[in-house]
Amino acid sequence: MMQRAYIGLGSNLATPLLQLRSALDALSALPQSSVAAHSSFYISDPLGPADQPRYVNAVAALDTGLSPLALLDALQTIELEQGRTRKAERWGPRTLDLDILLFGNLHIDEPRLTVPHYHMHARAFVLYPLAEIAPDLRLPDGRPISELLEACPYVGLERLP
Ligand code: ROI
Repeated sequence: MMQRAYIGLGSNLATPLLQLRSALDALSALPQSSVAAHSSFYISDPLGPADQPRYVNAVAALDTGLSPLALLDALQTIELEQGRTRKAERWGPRTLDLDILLFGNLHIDEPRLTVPHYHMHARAFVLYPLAEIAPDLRLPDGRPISELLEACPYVGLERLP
């Protein structure tokens, strides 16, 4: 069965725009999957330690026949192929982050994977790109994305043309 997943993309190292473009190509090339849409790219102030470069963020809509954990494996492979290393510093800079924000209407609570993604409801750099491609979206609990946006000011974000 095909499901619509939403993937958050983020980078603040090694030419972030190129990282995101290359990640979108890699997403399109996943088995049993196609990128149905992606948002604009947004420059965003770092959440976490402020002594790191600003991020580029985007969200992609991926139609996939992969299971959630197979998709997670595939995303982690793409992160590693694009030079991601796990650093000691929590919330430190990264070459590429690919997060499963939503997977159909599923609630997933497993050691490796929590969906909806923990912090998505409070992060402008996730919600505004997501709303750009899915303005009528509801979270699995029924909350419309418009309600989340109202509680999350458009601050520290700049949409690239
Ligand atoms: N901050 C921004 N602006 N964008 C991100 O994608 C991002 N990712 C992270 C942390 C370090 C929490 N901060 C971020 O993982």
